[in-house]
Amino acid sequence: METPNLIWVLIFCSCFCFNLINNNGVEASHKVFPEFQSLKVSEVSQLHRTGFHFQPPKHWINGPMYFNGVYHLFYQYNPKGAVWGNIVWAHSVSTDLINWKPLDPAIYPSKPFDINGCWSGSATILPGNKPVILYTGIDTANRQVQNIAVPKNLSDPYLREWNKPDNNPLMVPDGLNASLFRDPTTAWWGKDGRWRVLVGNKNKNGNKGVALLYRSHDFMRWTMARHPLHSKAKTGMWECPDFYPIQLKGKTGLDTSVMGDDVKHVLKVSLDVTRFEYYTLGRYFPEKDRYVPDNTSADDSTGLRYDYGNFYASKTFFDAGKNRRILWGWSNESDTAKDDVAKGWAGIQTIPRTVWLDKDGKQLVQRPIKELEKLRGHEVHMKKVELVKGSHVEVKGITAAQADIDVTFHFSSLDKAEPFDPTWVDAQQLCSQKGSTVQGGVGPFGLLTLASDKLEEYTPIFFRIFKAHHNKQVVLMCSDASSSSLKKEMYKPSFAGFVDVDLSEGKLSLRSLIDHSVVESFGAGGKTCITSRVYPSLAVGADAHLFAFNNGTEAVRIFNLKAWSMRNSVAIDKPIGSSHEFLFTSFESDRQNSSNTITVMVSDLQGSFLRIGHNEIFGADLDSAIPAIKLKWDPSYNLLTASTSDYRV
Ligand SMILES: *[C@@H]1O[C@H](CO)[C@@H](O)[C@H](O)[C@H]1NC(C)=O
Ligand SMILES: *[C@@H]1O[C@H](CO)[C@@H](O)[C@H](O)[C@H]1NC(C)=O
Ligand SMILES: *[C@@H]1O[C@H](CO)[C@@H](O)[C@H](O)[C@H]1NC(C)=O
Ligand SMILES: *[C@@H]1O[C@H](CO)[C@@H](O)[C@H](O)[C@H]1NC(C)=O
Ligand SMILES: *[C@@H]1O[C@H](CO)[C@@H](O)[C@H](O)[C@H]1NC(C)=O
Ligand SMILES: *[C@H]1O[C@@H](CO)[C@H](O)[C@@H](O)[C@@H]1NC(C)=O
Repeated sequence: METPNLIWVLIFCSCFCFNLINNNGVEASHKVFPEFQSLKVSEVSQLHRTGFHFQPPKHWINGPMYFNGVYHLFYQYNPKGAVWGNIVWAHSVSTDLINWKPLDPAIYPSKPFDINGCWSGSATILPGNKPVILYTGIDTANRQVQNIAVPKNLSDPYLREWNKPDNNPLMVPDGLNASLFRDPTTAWWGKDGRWRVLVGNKNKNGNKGVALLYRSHDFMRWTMARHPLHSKAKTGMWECPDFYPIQLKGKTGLDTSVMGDDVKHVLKVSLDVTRFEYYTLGRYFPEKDRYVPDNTSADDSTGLRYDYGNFYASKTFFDAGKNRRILWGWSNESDTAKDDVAKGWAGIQTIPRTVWLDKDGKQLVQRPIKELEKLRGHEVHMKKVELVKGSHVEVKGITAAQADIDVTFHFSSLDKAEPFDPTWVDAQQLCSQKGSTVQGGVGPFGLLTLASDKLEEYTPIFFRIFKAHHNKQVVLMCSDASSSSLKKEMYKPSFAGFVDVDLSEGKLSLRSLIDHSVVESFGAGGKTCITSRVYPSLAVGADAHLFAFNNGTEAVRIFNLKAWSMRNSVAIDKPIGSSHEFLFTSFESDRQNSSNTITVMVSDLQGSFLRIGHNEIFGADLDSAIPAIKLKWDPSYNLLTASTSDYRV
């Protein structure tokens, strides 16, 4: 057998603007859009760039989907720079939702019905395993219209190319404001044989947010229903609506068309006015096509949020491969647009999260997908460490700027909890008054993430417990960016949410994912989640520290703490001239290991993993700002060798 001449190129920072790869003189197998090119790779700042988050240069999520063993992420992307504009549907694929392979944009302006922009939308898998996309196009008259796109070649495992049939647009804003008509949902199928989708809208009267309902027998001819599925006065434009069923019991996800007595429905909307989202749990009445929120869900901007931090334009999809519903959000930058242009990138996706209904039926619970744990490296443990008032204890031995922490705190009594004032309804305002340095009774206690040595900078994630009437407790969770950076002129909110949790065992858990400029936290097993974007100037790279702290009178113990250094996720290009059709690789490398041994994981199209370890260094590209990895496949030894000039953790 002849040895194929194979060179693979990997990019360590996950999924950077892929049309720039060619710019760097590196071979790639896709065509470029030269008119869309802006920055050179060497102009991209790495300082606050994330290591394991999916990080396109800009914008929000379009219908993620699972099809024939491959996850597809379509996202709103400006190929010309780190500001909003020129929006296309960029496209990446993955077998594990962590390591991504960038492809060419799937949908870009080309027809009268989308010539001025291809905005958000959703994917639906039709019977016969046929995926389709509905998306908002900006037409020649600058109207928002809804279009369909279908894959050109269903045998292409990546579904690279999409056709836009000539019967587009499918939905036009007749009788509606053509600037307030966008973001079609994944469709669901009713027993009457008709498909249904929602489109976000605002009604002139009463500033009412509206989820318009459309129905169709054939997915091509759509009629607007006389009533919206749901609407709510004084909430403003509803962007990116998401509507799906959820099981009353258990963590298993459901296909979007499932209905019945043992499910509830979730309706989430993104509020253009506040730039935050909220969701309600409720009941869907298919015969009337109406959705009625439960009386436990506030149906306005004070309602439940997936995430009380930088989190917007989220979408869920049903992962038919693993029977779970996965939630994904877009987390924008908190520094200035000027900084974004200087960095050369803006916007990340949060780590995909599994969502299910809490046992009490009143809220959702979220957990980072299990696959993330593949990136865990060196692990440290702490147990039964006492944190007296005013103390902080360092969690040593991991890369604190890129880490995963799972901790459970224990306290023996709630007697010292401060009284709760019932007028404190705004958690974020309460957190800005009662930050980590304001001493309390039970709490504040938690973690100081991305902290500098002398605590000039730190992002505290913490709990504070209050005593309300009738001996009830109120738990506040904060992710406070106000002390995160010495740099001024940026958005440093004291994000916070209340946690509806049972404290009878005297325990509270906290999981935080730290990745250079993002801290994603899951309180009380995922009941309250908060994502903060922060840009320390001292607490960067190896100078970042992690502490556990307590500033309350009641002593708190670290009952159990596990923390891991996290490896980078990687994007990989296809092997060139290969007879093997590999989908991806992921890398494992140990920062502590000075020999810079790299383990390569290769996944073939069937999703089976081939694990190869080797460290033969050859021809690393030292000049590249993004460290290039070169791999060589040697079929006679069944070996893949990898080399790199640099490894950033
Ligand atoms: C469709 O994709 C398959 C798999 O990549 C390929 O073999 C085939 O040639 C493609 N067909 C067309 C018409 O492009
Ligand atoms: C339509 O909506 C846009 C965006 O909110 C607004 O600026 C415009 O005035 C509206 N047009 C009409 C006719 O109401
Ligand atoms: C809320 O709805 C439930 C039934 O769904 C009912 O039992 C309860 O009384 C309602 N509560 C309020 C405050 O209306
Ligand atoms: C604890 O409170 C004291 C007094 O307000 C403050 O100086 C210190 O910074 C606080 N510790 C932490 C870790 O926030
Ligand atoms: C580095 O990794 C190699 C291969 O796994 C191993 O043999 C070696 O002992 C490691 N070195 C250190 C310092 O851990
Ligand atoms: C993210 O950026 C901050 C700082 O510029 C804004 O205040 C937020 O409104 C914005 N969030 C969204 C969802 O756009």
